[in-house]
Amino acid sequence: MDDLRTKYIEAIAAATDEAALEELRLQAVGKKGEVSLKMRELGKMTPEERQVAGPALNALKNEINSALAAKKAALADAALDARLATEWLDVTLPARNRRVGSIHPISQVTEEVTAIFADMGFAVAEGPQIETDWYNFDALNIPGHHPARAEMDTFYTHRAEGDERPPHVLRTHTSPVQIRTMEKTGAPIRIICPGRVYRADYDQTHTPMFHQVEGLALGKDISMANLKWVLEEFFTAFFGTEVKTRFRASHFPFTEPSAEVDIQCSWENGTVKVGEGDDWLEVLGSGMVHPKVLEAGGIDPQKYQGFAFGIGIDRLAMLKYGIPDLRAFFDSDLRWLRHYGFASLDQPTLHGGLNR
Ligand code: 2NM
Repeated sequence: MDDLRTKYIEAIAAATDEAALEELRLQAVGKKGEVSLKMRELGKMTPEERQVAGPALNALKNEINSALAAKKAALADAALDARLATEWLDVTLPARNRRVGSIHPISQVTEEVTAIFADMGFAVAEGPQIETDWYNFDALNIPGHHPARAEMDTFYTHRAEGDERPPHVLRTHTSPVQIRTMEKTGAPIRIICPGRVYRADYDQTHTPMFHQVEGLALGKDISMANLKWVLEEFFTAFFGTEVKTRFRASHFPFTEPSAEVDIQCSWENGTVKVGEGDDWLEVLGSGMVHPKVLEAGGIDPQKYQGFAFGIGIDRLAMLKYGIPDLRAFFDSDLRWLRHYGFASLDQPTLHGGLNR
């Protein structure tokens, strides 16, 4: 028994992990372990021998079990100490700087415009950027021979060889969204359609992709007078100062009558200021929606009428925030984005005053 004790107590002391301990437990006090086998021999002993060997074996079994438990706890402590030695954090250290993105001026201005028109009861409508030539041209009373339809202005997609259907186009304005809304909801309508549009044009003041917001208000008795009020209300809210507008007769295929709208501005050593002075800046096209366009949208021009207008978002952003070069908008230059971008939590709201 002393040999057994020495053997197991030393082995337990030398064990380096829990698996080794379990192995030793099975060898010593498991069902077929050495101590257990010895206990089975008690039956063959004389009562006198049993009185001595029984308690001694029991004591040995308890001693081994205690040694196993103590060693197991010691191993767990050592493992925890090892983890604590490597896995520590200095929670008093300042956090690492993280690069923060910024809101692109186009996104900012789109949100501002949306907030102002929402306040006047206009909902936002969106639609596909790849359109059929029907939605982009025919429905808007732009005939096949119209210059806007010429190859040089419009991006056409390719049809498969032998497919004679007219090709899709990248929308050249957001008006198709307004036709789709007319079809879907019928009149009355009060929507704006902000979004990307595409024209094959690239120079100082034109990029092949740019942004527009078009408005549409249809009802029983909506007139040019309502249009003028809505636009003056818009420009005044957008620029944060009273802005006068000037309507000049113009021509668009989709409106009759049509008007180009100028806003009041001043020029001082090369910079424009909106809402003061006695110069004018052309910013927008508009008019009363042409009866043929209403018909294309499934609306009876005998019952309903209304105005539509289109503004360039990119130009609005340049004017309001003094951004000189249009082409830099789409260069993804981080220095430019950080300089002209907006803080992401600085959301434009009417009650917050829109502008910084
Ligand atoms: C402009 C100028 C004038 C316009 C017309 C329509 C529609 F689809 F309702 F007929 N939407 N937008 C329109 C009218 C757009 O942009 C310079």
